[in-house]
Amino acid sequence: MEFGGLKRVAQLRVMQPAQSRSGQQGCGSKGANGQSSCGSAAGQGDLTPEIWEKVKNHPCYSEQAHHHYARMHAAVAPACNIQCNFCNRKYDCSNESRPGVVSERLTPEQAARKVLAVASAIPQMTVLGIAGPGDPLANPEKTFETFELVAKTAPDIKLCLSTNGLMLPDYVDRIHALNVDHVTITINMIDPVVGAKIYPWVFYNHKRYTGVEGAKILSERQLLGLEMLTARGILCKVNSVMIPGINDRHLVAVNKAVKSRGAFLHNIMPLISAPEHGTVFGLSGQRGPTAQELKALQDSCEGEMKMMRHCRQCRADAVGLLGEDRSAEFTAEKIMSMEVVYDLDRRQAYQEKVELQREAAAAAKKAELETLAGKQSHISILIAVATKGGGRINEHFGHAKEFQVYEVSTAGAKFVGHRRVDLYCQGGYAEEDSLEIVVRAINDCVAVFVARIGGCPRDGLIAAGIEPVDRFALEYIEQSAIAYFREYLERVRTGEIQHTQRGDADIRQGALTA
Ligand code: CLF
Ligand code: SF4
Repeated sequence: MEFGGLKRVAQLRVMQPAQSRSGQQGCGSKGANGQSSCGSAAGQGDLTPEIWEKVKNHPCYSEQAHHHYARMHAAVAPACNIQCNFCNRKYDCSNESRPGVVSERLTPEQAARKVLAVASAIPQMTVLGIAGPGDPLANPEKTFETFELVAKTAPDIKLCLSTNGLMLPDYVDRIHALNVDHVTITINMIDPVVGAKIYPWVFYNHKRYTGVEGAKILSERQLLGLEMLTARGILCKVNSVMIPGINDRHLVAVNKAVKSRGAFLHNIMPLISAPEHGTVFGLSGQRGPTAQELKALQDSCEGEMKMMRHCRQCRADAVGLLGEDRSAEFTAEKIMSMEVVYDLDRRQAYQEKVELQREAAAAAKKAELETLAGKQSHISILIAVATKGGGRINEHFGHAKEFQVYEVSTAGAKFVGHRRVDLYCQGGYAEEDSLEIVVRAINDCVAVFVARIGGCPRDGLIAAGIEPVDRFALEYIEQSAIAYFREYLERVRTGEIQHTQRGDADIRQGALTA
């Protein structure tokens, strides 16, 4: 999915578009409202054209888009103004990133160059996010300077910001003036008593506040910032870390509070906590949720506001599709010696092809769903999928670093999560322990869709009650999931199999580096 390699010479060329983006029209291209001029608009659903334009190629704000479009983070913001009990300051901000990950810090100039380097190598990279490694608004000049530089040199890249919200009300106008259309606020509580168990202190107006007093300031500033952003038409996502026994039940109230203030999307993420992260929660043995606990909470919050379930808790210097990490290809040292050719026309042509693929996948899903019309059943199943992107089943079982999980019922197929695993295949040989880890990670699934699978893991999966399925290799995921489900219902009806509820599954807790 790339345009050639990058030559190792110091050079920068920015090619201007032959036509402005809003000026594009015609069959197969996109109109200004983001709808295909040929009719169908894959994934638009009930969104207004204005919102659709903002989310259609943002991999975090659209689950469909995340199969096709990439984001990159620029780690320009090292300082933070609060302390979270799930954070160790040696590492990245755990409000978005996984604990135990250290990102390479950049100056705004280095970051702007990196954006052009990535944009020229990865035409499906559509979003620049600043998410740390500390808090972007505790480093406002570095954050805004980076956005200003990128807006000048790469005008088609969406700008995205993720913050703990403490300083948000002070910067809403600047965010708006810079055309930052997407802001994430991490809101883990609206009750300062709960907050005091998560935040030991906040540093505000040159003073350190602790306990309930500090959490109250933080909560008020977060909710005020959210209201101010949505009043200006800025799309807001709220991230919440689910901490069993501390805020798990309370997050339903958080969901209602942020929904009523106009948040567009709620992303409830699992606490990832292990002693080796050196965090207060890690050292005290605070556990994260299981897969079923997380899903149950996400399901209970799913109402008018959409729930995000495809978050990968990325590093603050992540590059690539969600779930892949190409940051090592774009280190500060490497980007200085790359030939960078930022060609907007070429990027747009590539993205138009991606849109055609999305429309084809949506049409295939719709046609498959029609085969379930009139069928009634209380059964729903989970299916794990090995994929490396494009919405297809295109990864070998042994090469999968994660499995995407789809829930399928007579209503259709829906992405409900992902499970990170160790590679089963370690350079030509398989680790028996790895299969156990995979089985625990997808234990709630009845089947796993793969492009290929070897004999040993196949037998192991069958023994664990999970059906390995490779007959849909390279096909679209959702279409295949619906086809499998139709056959599954038929097998249940004829008595060939019995439908039983599967057990719970693990969310990986150990230190993660990618
Ligand atoms: Fe980055 Fe965050 Fe913007 Fe996305 S990530 S600043 S909204 S571009 Fe996305 Fe990564 Fe989850 Fe964040 S998957 S951690 S939600
Ligand atoms: Fe760490 Fe982020 Fe919390 Fe700051 S806001 S303490 S960087 S997790």
